Amino acid sequence: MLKLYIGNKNYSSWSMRPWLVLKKSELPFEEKLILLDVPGFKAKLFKLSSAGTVPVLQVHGEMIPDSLAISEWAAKGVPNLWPKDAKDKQIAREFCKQMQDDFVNLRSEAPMNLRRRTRSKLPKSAVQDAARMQDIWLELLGKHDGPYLFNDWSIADAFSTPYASRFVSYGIDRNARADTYISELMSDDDFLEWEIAGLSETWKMPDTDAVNT
Ligand SMILES: N[C@@H](CCC(=O)N[C@@H](CS)C(=O)NCC(=O)O)C(=O)O
Repeated sequence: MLKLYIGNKNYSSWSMRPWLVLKKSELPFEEKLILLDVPGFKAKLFKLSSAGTVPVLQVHGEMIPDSLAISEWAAKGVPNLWPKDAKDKQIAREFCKQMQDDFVNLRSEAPMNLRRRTRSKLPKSAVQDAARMQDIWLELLGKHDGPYLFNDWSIADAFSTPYASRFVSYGIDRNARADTYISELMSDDDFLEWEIAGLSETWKMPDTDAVNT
């Protein structure tokens, strides 16, 4: 049985991505939640892998850290997690890497926080990141029939989902097409299952809750 170690569902954007990917893969897996930012949590993470972060996927004794590495592992067994077309697949991979590495201002100024609903003004750097994100979504959506970035749901949509939730939580401006895509991700059954669990968590991360209040 696969075991996916994740962080608090309300806050752990990295954990959400491979969790969605595994759900869509229909591979059975068990999840184990590790509370973040509580005494001793970092030692627990380092016991799982040298990365010292979640998510981590346990596959028969082997530990795979990193949301994209876990997604790549799942797609080896379930190839339709990536777009079928070879060029699209390459673009989707680059997109996921960018989702991991880029948009630092948006990630720090508008951390994923599913419970959060605010209209407080974000710093210009975060607004600019959000506008760039929207442009990338619109470009991909414009080249495909939708409803997802590469037509059918793919790992790229899993990597977009935590960003889509930020647009909702922080009331970030978007045009009608981007809003339709965000709504599609926010009404996905697997996302809703994750969100309900996140909203019912009682653990709080005060530092994250305090960002841009
Ligand atoms: N690049 C990694 C990032 C993982 C990551 O930063 N995870 C956060 C949780 S959302 C974490 O474990 N934070 C704990 C810490 O850094 O101490 C991935 O894609 O999995």
